[in-house]
Amino acid sequence: VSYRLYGAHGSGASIVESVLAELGITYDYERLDMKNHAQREAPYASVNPHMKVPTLVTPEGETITESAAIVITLAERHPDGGVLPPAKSPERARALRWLLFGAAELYPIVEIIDYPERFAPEGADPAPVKARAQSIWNERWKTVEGALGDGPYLLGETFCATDIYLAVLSRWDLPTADAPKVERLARAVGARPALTEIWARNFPQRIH
Ligand SMILES: N[C@@H](CCC(=O)N[C@@H](CS)C(=O)NCC(=O)O)C(=O)O
Repeated sequence: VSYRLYGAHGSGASIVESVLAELGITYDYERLDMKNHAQREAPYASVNPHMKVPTLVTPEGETITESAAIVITLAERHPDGGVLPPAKSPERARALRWLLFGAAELYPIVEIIDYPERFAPEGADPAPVKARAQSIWNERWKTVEGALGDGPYLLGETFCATDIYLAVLSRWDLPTADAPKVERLARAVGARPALTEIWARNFPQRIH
């Protein structure tokens, strides 16, 4: 039995695809047609009651949702795979800090940009909500930009899964005009041998 990933083109599932590829793990991929809102219908709604992708089901049958939880779980299950620095190291703390910044401070803003009507008062024009979310998105990328050093990765020469996480999020909107270090990070991630195919397939508009 393999891992089973539920995802959709260009979505947060490409984070999980990328981590699995870096670990050299094969998996089954269930693609959902998000354009037709398949994530909000049976049978997927019974896999993830929050009705979002990604979801990863382990070979033992444990269902994991929340992209950061999936990344950390994979790193812990495959500790020699080099996707997170060693437990208790300062690098691990830094990797987790920015992984969670991505998951908690950046990723949720995407829902507001993509579905502003979910957040606008009923009957109100969602456009100002969307515009506000877009400017918060850009502000928060500036915080990431300020955290990146000489690169190419968050931890300098050492790659980790947080690089994948931030790189994928950076492909969704275009904060790169005033975030050259984020752009450099995304290019370095997309050029990794294990990831070029995943990158080209999920982000064809941003092939470098
Ligand atoms: N907190 C979740 C967020 C997942 C998420 O928002 N996924 C998007 C795709 S990138 C989604 O499924 N959106 C569909 C919807 O909101 O209906 C995670 O980190 O996995």
